Amino acid sequence: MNNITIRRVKSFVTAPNGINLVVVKVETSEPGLVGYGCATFTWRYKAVKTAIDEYLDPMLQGKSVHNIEDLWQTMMGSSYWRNGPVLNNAISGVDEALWDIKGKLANMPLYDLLGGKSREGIELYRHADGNSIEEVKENVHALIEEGYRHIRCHMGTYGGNFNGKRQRIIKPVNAPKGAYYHPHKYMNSVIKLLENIRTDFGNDLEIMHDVHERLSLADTLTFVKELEQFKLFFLEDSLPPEQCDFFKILREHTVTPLAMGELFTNPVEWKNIIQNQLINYIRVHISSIGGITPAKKLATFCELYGIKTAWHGPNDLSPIGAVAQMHLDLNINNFGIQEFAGFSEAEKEIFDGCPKIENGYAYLNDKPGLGISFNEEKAKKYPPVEMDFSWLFSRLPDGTATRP
Ligand code: GCO
Ligand code: MG
Repeated sequence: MNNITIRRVKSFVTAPNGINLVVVKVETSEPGLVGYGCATFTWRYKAVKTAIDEYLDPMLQGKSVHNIEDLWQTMMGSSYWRNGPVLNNAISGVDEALWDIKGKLANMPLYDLLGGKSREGIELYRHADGNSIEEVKENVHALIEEGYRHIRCHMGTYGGNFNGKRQRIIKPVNAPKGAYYHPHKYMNSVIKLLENIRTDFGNDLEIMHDVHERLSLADTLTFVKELEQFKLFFLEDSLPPEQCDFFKILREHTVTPLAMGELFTNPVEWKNIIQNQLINYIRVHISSIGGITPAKKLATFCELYGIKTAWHGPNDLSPIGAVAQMHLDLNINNFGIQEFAGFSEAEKEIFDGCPKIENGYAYLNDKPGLGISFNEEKAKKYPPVEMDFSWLFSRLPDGTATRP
């Protein structure tokens, strides 16, 4: 095979939904042969862009596109300090683009290149929330009508605050600004919501809930016990990564399936909880661990321990990132479920090749590589935006800063 080399690595930021997305394009020495990848770390997108434009592009120019594993290891080692979300996202953008190129060279969709399909459709779950129980139920109903069978249910935002009706919180004088929430009010609101959902929609609906690291270890334990009656499909991020050791205790106290990992960036964070079978679903943000290369290895590692995947698929992920994880979803045996935030008309306008969604399943096209492209000209209509960071400054009633 000709030695095709990397000519340029370029990054782009676009915000078709008012959320900054980072896209990477790898141009090659072969005219017309390019690859696309997702490097979206929306809260630090400028840092990711700098890592790509100032470090990876000069380092990779002239390198062969063929040996993805070697390039991945080289990028990882090239900063000496590694495994953080900024550099991992930058590496992911290149890694996904290289797999896209590999598929184009092989004339195969990525899932085919990885070993073919394990299933025909990718089962998705969507989010339903609202400012009242009635509103959440209306949203659940609408998603069921669209064909979804798996729905994540929430009262308001993380921690249970509703936009119109915030929890009544008595703060001390001089309490700093922040996104305040009351852990017990949050827990009670979820229990009440789930009672209503089960009464109205029965036991066939598969329900998830995301704690988003909002509870103390003691409260988490109480919460998992109360939630058991609702037979959740899974409970997500009930602990922060820093407290992963506590999964040992949680696991002994609940049969509710546990999902964990959207904040993971370093293999040491997932090694023990997988080897000790303390969780049921791994849900890393693929670009935050460095792309398809490490995600495929992680999935295989999980398969040995009976753990399934539920890759993180929020709205701060480009359609390229969504498609990249869906190729893995189709290929691996231990796929569990895929979180999905939908594709807006604006996204479909600039990302050509978004999967078809029907009856709660996603279907990839069978074009070579990732099968999705990025229209640089149309993306200019949606330049980067100032984002609202306020929800990230979460605080307990007495003003203590907590994880968001
Ligand atoms: C999820 C997530 C997201 C994150 C977001 C942070 O489970 O989908 O928790 O909604 O909050 O990706 O930027
Ligand atoms: Mg989450």
